[in-house]
Amino acid sequence: MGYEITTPIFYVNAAPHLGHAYSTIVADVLARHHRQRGDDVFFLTGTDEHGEPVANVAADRGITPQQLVDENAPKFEAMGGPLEASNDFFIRTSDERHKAAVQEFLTLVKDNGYVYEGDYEGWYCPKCADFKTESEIAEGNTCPIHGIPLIREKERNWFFRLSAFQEQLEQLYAERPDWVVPAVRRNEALAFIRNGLQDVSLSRNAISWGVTVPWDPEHVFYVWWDALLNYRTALRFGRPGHDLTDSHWPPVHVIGKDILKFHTIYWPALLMAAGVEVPEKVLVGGFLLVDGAKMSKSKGNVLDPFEAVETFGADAVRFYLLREVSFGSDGSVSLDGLRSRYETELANDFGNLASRSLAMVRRYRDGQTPDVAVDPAIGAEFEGLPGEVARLLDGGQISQALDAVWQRVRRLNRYVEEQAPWTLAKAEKAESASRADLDRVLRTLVEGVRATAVLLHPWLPASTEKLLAAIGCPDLDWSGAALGAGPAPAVGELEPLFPKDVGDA
Ligand code: ME8
Repeated sequence: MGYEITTPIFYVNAAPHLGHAYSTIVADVLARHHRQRGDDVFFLTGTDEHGEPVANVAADRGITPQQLVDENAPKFEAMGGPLEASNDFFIRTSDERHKAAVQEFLTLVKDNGYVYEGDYEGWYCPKCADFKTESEIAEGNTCPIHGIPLIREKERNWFFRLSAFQEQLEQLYAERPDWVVPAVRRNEALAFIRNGLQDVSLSRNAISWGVTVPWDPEHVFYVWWDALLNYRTALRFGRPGHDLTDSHWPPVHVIGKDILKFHTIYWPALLMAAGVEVPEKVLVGGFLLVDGAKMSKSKGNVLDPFEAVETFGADAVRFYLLREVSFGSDGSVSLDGLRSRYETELANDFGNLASRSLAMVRRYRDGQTPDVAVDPAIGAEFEGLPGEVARLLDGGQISQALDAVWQRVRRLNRYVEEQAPWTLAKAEKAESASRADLDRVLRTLVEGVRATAVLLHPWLPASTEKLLAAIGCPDLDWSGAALGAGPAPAVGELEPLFPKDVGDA
């Protein structure tokens, strides 16, 4: 089955930070999970290169917008590698193929009768590239997100008849109560709709850095329409030689809560205006905070994803962000917090469980996992886990899915302590215990480690692959996510998955 998963496309007016990495990691977890399930995944990310946020920074620096985007887009593209992002394509909205497809799509919207010419007057935030409605204006006519004064804009524009979709949008929200998650964001979007929708600008003529409006070349399309359409245009050319538009639509979007209105109101309305199906789901994340404030380039409090990965490795950064900040909520992050989870959860809970389980099979059974059934008590506690994880991930409950697996990792650690295989080994030698007892424990541990590694693969891609290779079971297929689905393998040596003392000064 075709499955398109997307991140927001990033403004290239500054370098990437961990806040950007967060959406990429969330989308990557879903992409990898769906590949495990056998879906034909198209994972899309990229850069949003037009509009005022970019044009203004270029003007300040005395360079052309094209120079600025050519300088910064590669930094965003390069963020994927160190994070182990498995995106299938990286779209840049300055791509001529994208621009042509945007013009075609928006011409269709006009032909369908949803575009007209009129005068716009209102308040505008150049950093959000957003025309604010009354309810969105903060004290003193400022932007609630950036805190900067809003600008009074007055211009002759092309308009999109958003108001025509009031009823259809309300119906969409009524019929599909979880197409926006979490519910708090869904309710926020719905309240905005119920407040009454006004038509919005489709074009701008105050700036020239954008996609030209084909029927009025003095204008460029308002950057948000051009940006949103990336999710659809990339399907045409993102997989060379294949047009995925029919097979992979509708998409699942991962976004931040600051761009909710565009994705859950403007975007479905635009698609309806063109007669195209709305997205499958919109998964809305909160903010990563540093010392209680949003991590952002304008605040200058950003954590550098490259540095964090350099010290702790991609798996640890991926794991930390999704474990620390429950997807959908805001949460504080720090390098100290990362180190602490690295040591307690990755090195101790998981890394140590894996290495001691394999070491015991080597020590007590010459490296051959006994071919016996797993302990039914542990089997019962893993029962239904793959289905639960898949359901949670499909519902956008990314952190809950990780927690469900982590509880089993902890359970296996307790199992080692309860069963004390080293005592069973002594008893076996002294012939006071049967070989079957230790056989069962070792098999349960190896199989538990294998199954959890398959389940954890989307969060910890590199270390789970290393571990599964050491067990001789490299298969990541979802059918192997159930406890008991694996063979009784010969196990090899395993280097520590999460070495201690990383990044010590
Ligand atoms: O909004 N924590 O681009 P952008 C979590 N080009 N997420 C954060 C964050 C933080 N501290 N800081 C930023 C745009 N983000 C548009 C999107 S999509 C068609 C166009 C997230 O580079 C933010 O929430 O300003 C947003 O979802 C994403 O990074 C891109 O932000």
